[in-house]
Amino acid sequence: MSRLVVVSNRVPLPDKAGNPPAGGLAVALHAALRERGGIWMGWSGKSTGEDEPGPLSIRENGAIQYALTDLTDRDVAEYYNGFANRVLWPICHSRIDLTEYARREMAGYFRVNRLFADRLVPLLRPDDVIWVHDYHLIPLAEELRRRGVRNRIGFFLHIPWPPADIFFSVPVYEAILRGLCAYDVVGFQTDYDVENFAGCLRREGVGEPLGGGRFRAFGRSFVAGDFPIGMETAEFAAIAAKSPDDRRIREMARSLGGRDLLIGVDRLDYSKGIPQRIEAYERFLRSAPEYMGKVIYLQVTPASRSEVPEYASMQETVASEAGRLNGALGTVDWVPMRYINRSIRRPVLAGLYRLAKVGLVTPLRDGMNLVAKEFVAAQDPEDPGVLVLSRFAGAARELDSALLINPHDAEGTAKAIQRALSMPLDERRERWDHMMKRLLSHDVVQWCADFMAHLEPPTHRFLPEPAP
Ligand code: ADQ
Repeated sequence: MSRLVVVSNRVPLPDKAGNPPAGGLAVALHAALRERGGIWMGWSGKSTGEDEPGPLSIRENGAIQYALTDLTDRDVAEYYNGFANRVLWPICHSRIDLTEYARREMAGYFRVNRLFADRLVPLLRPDDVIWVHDYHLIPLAEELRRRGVRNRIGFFLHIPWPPADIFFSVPVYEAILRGLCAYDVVGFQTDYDVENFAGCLRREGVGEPLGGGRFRAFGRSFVAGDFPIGMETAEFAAIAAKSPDDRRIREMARSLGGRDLLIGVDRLDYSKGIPQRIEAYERFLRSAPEYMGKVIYLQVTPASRSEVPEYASMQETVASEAGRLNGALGTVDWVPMRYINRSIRRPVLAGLYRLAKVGLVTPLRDGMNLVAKEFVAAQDPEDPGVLVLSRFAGAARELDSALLINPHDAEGTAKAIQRALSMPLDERRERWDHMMKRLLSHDVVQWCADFMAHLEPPTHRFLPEPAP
């Protein structure tokens, strides 16, 4: 089996005992790396504070090497906070209005990708397979090819791929598109993303599908397809099942005082539709006042990317909306919404999901949205809660037994909240069974194996069984 080399912007480092951080993707990729041996390379998250990026620092953990590089302040500003998070992220989430193009930042993005390629090449062996993750590193394969790398290289995009008209608004869109086509396997979250990608090739006249998931573009042929990411379903369900014994969950349950809990869990990001969700919840309460004092909506939202101005203003918007709602509808002994800005450890998160009657996952656009999957996996099979899910989350392609909503339609979302709270047990069980089956059969280990099966060199895949 060939070694695996994973490259991503940040690297989820293990704890002192060598265990990877909690969370499906980190666990699944660590398992694949441990099995095959390999390298996980990325940015250390630190800046050198000087004009030059730092040398590669290597940490060993059994069969896995972590290769980390410090960047310069300028790299972080241009590559990460600049082009990746102020151009590619909003564009891929169809928010042209929030993009900030600056030539300097675009140049910084390509410069850091060249740096990653320079650093990676000396570590590679000829039969390594390389798996690059996400929008920060789209040009990496092309840079590696320029340096003579002939290995199989795959790419997985965790966020959506936009329609051609939106994508073409990026001034350097052609370089980005060509960069994607330098991989051997390009994975997207959903079939809609693959269609959008194919539409970009067609509209630009640079490529076409050859059938069976193969494409030809810019003089190369490669595979592009949907590989919807999964989670560690069975493990998460088992943790959630134990959560009623957890003191923190018992305290939380007590604090509800018999009221029904609705839960939202999202990084603070404009793509997640949090202000629209608060508006829909308020409409629900105003249109069904019998629920006043009987429900509590908990929104758990750690701050993210606070150096990017749009995120700082988002922080203010959500906090002021939550305050306004509580001021307008709260009473001396009840607030309609609890809003907290912190990360919660996975066992507690699993317990909170299980305690909730309704999961509110209402992004305006989302590659997949693992919170939707986690909410379902954490439910009590005998008395499951109901998932209210945006049809613009990739997860809606698989979780079609959720109550699917349009987050731009506050009234429709308000009605769905009411329907979720009053749904009979039989219907809840039926919907949940359907979704849980899907999550168990398509978990993150399966996702990883599926992608690797496409990425593995064909000669390895079709090697005859050795004679006994
Ligand atoms: P994200 O945009 O970060 O990921 P998401 O899929 O929802 O979005 O994943 C968030 C993860 O962070 C979940 O596992 C969730 O439990 C965790 N999380 C969120 N808030 C938390 C909190 N307060 N405390 C603890 N944990 C918290 C990107 C894409 C998604 C895609 C993923 C994976 O934007 O669409 O699903 O990658 O491919």
